[in-house]
Amino acid sequence: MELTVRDNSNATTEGCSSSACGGSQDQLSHLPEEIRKKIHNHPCYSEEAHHYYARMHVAVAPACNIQCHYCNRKYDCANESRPGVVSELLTPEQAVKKTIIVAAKIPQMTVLGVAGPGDPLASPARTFATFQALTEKAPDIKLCVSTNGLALPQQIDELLKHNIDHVTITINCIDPDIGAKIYPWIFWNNRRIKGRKGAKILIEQQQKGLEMLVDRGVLVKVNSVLIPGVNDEHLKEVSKVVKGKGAFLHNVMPLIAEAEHGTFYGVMGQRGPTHTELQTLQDACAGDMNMMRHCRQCRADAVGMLGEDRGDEFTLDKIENMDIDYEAAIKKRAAIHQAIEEKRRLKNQPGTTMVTLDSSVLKKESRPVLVAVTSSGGGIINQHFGHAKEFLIYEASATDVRFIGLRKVEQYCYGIDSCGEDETALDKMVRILEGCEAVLCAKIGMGPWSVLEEAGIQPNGEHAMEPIEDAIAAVYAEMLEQGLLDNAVTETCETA
Ligand code: CLF
Ligand code: SF4
Repeated sequence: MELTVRDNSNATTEGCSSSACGGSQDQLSHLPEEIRKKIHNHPCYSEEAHHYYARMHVAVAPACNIQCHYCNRKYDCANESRPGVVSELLTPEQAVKKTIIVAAKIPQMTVLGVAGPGDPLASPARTFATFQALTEKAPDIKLCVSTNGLALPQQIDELLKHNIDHVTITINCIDPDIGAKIYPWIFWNNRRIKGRKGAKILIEQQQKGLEMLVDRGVLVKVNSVLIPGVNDEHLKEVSKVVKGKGAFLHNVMPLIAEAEHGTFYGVMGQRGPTHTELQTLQDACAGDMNMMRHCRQCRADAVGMLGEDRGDEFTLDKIENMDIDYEAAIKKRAAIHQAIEEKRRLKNQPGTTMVTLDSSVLKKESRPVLVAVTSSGGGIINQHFGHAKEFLIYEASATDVRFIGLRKVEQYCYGIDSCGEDETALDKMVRILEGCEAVLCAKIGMGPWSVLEEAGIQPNGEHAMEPIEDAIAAVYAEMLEQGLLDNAVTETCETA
């Protein structure tokens, strides 16, 4: 009997790996070739792609036409960003220049998104001017947009003139009574409409926009902010409905509400979900829908791979004097993309990734295990424990290794001198890793090693530079062989 990490024997080379898009290979294998091609190098629509390709946002859209209780308009739109972040607002011309420079300097960048700092369709002239210029000047970059949906049906024709293949709509509810608890007002036909009435219009516009996009062959991702006690149970219904209407992917994001952000929810003490609540809801929705679980709640001016932000390298003052030969850059980008694809092809080819176990060892009652991983990209364990800003969390079982989410941490090691001395940060790290039984990293110091071991989390640096799923499967196999997994149920974590 085999413990299977990946079985790509039925997949084409264009396909995703087992965990792509948060769904299983089975869930995705039915997808038409045309859709597989669209998501293949989009780091948000394909979980596998996010290990290889980067995205960037340009903050060209300052206005918004609704109010969400989790938003303070001094900051970026919280439907696609972490709250409390302020982006550098750009004109369309500045945005185009920045995009071309970033595409040349970060050739893995495949997607340009407009996601704020307000709602892109509430500033349509600025958003569309940016898309128009980029379609002409950088045709090899995919264009992507994220909206609250209020203006979507009216803007759809214009939007689709600009070669947009991917649209995100934030849909937090389909019931106006729940909507009234999330949206105090909307701005509609030059009037402010409050409460249930406003929420009802917003919901109708979102649903209509979704249907129109699907009709026209656009891939729609739905973002939902999980607000405990407000829309938590309701989101299962939302997931079913949007799936029924043809949405491709559902991204349930945790509410982040802190009093210092000055939002209604923050001030009122509305809590966000725990890791377990988020995962439980994502699992409940996953029966009906491809779930995204690798969202980083990016800034409206984010640049780089999803887990990193290189925005500081490309501020307006820095790009002012940079000149790029984009013809040459396109050639370089194409060569690098080809090399990435070759790497993916080798990693995904049938028979490359199997950990075999003696059937006498693989007991039916073996329980699943949560494993944390540090990685700086490439789908490989290639990051020092002390440099991790986030952990990728996988669930390994006797039959599968699946990506289930990520947990952000404050960076604990800021250099060789301080490494291992900050006990408070380490204690916090242990709390964040609660529920995990192993952490796989490229390297780890003796200090954190002992603290983790004492907390029942086994550090492991033996699989440095190995593909993540293979390494986890190997560790799971070792645990099985050592008889560590004979109990029925695994404990999961309840930290926020
Ligand atoms: Fe940007 Fe959004 Fe397009 Fe991606 S982000 S507009 S779909 S290119 Fe991605 Fe960032 Fe999550 Fe958004 S990780 S916040 S889902
Ligand atoms: Fe804020 Fe975005 Fe909601 Fe507008 S749509 S209020 S910018 S979170």
